[in-house]
Amino acid sequence: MFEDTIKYKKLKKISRLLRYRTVQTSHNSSIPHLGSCLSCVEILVFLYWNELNINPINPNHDRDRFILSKGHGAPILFQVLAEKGFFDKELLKTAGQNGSLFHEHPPKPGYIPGIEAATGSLGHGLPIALGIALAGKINKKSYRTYTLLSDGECNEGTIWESAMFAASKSLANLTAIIDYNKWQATGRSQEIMALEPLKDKWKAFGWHTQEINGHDFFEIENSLKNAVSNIEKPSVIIANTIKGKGVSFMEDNNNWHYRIPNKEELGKALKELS
Ligand SMILES: Cc1ncc(C[n+]2csc(CCOP(=O)(O)OP(=O)(O)O)c2C)c(N)n1
Repeated sequence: MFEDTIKYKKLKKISRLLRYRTVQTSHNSSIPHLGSCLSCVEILVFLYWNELNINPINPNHDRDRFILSKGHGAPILFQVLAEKGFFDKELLKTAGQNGSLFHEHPPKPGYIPGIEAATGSLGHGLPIALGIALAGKINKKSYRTYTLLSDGECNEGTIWESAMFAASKSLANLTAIIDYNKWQATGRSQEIMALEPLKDKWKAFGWHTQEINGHDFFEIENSLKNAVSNIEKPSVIIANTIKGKGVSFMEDNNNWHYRIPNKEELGKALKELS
């Protein structure tokens, strides 16, 4: 328990630092989707610091795969990869500029170390992830595949076709996490196209299902452990989150889906995060 407390303290510190840098980079580069990035920080930090079998020095070894299906969350993934040492942090200063590799979405593999798939058009990361998981199963590889979806993304038909396919192939080596912040680009997810009862839907599609607080490291850790120990079905973790988490005036305020912080807002946000 004591060890867990130390571990979670460290993860909280990293999360705060990455939020700070993401807000700052959004201001400098005019890249949006801050609310979307801030809602999934703890999930990404836990995965990259505690869960994934990865090696930034040799990124293409027979590693676990992570696919950011909600590709517009790329700015936080770039911060994570830089902090893990996949590339020089200084490169992120070019974000948003002509010729930079760092824009709104992850590019195709081969350009930025650690990026496994070009995403951004919603509904495509899960199909890519299940293809990688299926290949791993056929080839008897030990790697696992993880993917992070968003709730608005669950409006896409490809998600449900993939859900059916992964269950029919018993892809227990696949874990999908849904960043369930209840918002999408222009409004409340439940009002735009009702998702509820979301957990029951995934269960009906044949998935091992769990629901957690997506900002709580203890719950994230346990749910990932449960996903690994289930050996029959693909797993989905519905992570309840707050869009804009960590900056008081961005929390649960969907204007921050597209808005870029001005100088004054940047100062306020960084003060809260420092
Ligand atoms: C196929 C497709 N349609 C539309 C968009 C434009 N778009 C970008 S983000 C977004 C919705 C964001 O809401 P959600 O998916 O719930 O993610 P959140 O930002 O709330 O985490 C949309 C519709 C897109 N990226 N892909």
